[in-house]
Amino acid sequence: MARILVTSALPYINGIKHLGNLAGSMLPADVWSRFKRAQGHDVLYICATDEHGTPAELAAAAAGQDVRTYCDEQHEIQKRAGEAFGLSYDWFGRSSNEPNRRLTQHFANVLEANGFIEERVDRMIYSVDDARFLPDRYVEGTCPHCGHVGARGDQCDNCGRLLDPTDLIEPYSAVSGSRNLEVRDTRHLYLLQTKLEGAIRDWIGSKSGWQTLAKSIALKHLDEGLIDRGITRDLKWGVPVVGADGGPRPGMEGKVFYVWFDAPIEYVGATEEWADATCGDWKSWWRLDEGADDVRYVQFMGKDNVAFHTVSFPATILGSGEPWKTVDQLKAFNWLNWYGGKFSTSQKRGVFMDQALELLPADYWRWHLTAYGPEHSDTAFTWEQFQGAVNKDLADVLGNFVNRIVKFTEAKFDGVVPDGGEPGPVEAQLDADLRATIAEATEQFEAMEFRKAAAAVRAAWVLGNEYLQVAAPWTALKTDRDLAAVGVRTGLNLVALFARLAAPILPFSAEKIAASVGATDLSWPAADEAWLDAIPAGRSVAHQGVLFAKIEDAQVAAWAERFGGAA
Ligand code: B3M
Ligand code: ZN
Repeated sequence: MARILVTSALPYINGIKHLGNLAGSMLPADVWSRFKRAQGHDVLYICATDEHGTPAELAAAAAGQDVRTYCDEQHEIQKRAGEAFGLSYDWFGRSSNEPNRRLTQHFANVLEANGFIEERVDRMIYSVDDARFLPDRYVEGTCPHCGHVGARGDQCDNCGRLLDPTDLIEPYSAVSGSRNLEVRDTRHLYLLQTKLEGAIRDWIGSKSGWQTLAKSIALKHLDEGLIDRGITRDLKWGVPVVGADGGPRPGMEGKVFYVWFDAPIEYVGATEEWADATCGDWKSWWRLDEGADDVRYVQFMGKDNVAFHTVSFPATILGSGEPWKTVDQLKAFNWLNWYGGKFSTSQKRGVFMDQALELLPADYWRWHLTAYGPEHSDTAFTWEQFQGAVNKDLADVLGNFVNRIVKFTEAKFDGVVPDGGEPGPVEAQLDADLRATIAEATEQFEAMEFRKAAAAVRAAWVLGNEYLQVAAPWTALKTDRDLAAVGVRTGLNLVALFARLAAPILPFSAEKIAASVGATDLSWPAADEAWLDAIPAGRSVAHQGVLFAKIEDAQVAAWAERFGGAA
């Protein structure tokens, strides 16, 4: 039994996440955690809401709430949505909680003691009426290049030129509209990543388990050259900057750490939250000097987060000089697009987690997003493909198999697994084919190749359907009851097996499927098991209602209308 630590990128707090966020981090992390638990391993899957930063402050202001209240509410909403999707985190924490504050301040202090942090003075736009410094994109004004009114301080949307907010003509605050702006000096802490470049490169070189996409993004980032990075902001909401003694730090009053500095530290912080709540031992998962050397640590994330996890966060960890566990395997995903374009939280384009579950049960989405997810390239979500996946794979292949054999048992064998007869060459062939298919599924899950793993699981279900066609117990029953009994018994054993194979991806349905043959075992099948002989004759079976309802064309049309489909 191995100890496996799994984290998925922490969803940002400003509103419920869309299917693209789910497909590229939390869902695969959950599927893989379930797979590993089903093999009997000791898995700790940690996630949390990422709560600091300007977007949280602005979203709270837009909602008319103070930011703490806003985050309290949104955290609960995201937690519930995740649970409703079957996300089996062992802990869903909050980056605004105490452990993260303490750890973030700790890391900054040791980095500084090690000579990797320096104070520098920046010149930034200060809004007198808002009583705050404004980040670049919250200063707007007229573009000096093209005259566009309403250009953002970082870039002009009209001519595309990159801007410095001090370039803008007649600048105003995007927060309040006030034009009462000044350029003021402000001190900030800089993490001297340039000094850590060699250490980061060596560390990346030592990692053999990263998937290609992750490694290439990391190296590209390094090759472009690291810059020293400001890790503090003039904001109220965040982890306060303090002195080495934990007290106020002169010149840094009212400043907090940049959200990307504290967010990855919350992986550790959330583990500490979990330990506090469960009498667990977080250090044995994170500290190499406290037993974490035998932990395998796996991270899941979208490709836009890779540089932060392979360069910035490692700079924090390596620069601390302390024996922290670092990521062994990093699985990155591409984008899930919405038809030709992007999902967008701000523009409410696409389907969000709460809406998805109003339409259909979680397993329908889990299947589609795993079996046809944005794994090796950007992938467009379309209603038509979703419909195809649900109707063909789930309803026709899996659901139909289970219903057919269980209902037939109810109709012709009093709902009891029949005895009599001996398996013959057809069953032997089935067994051999299944062994190959399950070995393939196991191998692909192990390699975190989710599409291929799902395809292998589906291939096993197809073998079951093909077997029933050949064994045809309904025909055999007319002439040879024992022969029919073998077909039915084998079919019912397949039901139990298919539930186990489905469980990592389809946790809700797997329970129902297993229950239909009186089974509860959802462990991952081991190579040496006698799968076709697991359910004893005499056991009662009972059909559990429709497993997967087909998606009708009319539903697709209505959803396309409601959520926007092809442009
Ligand atoms: N919150 C991702 C995002 O919101 C960011 C991930 C943090 S992982 C430490 O796009
Ligand atoms: Zn312009």
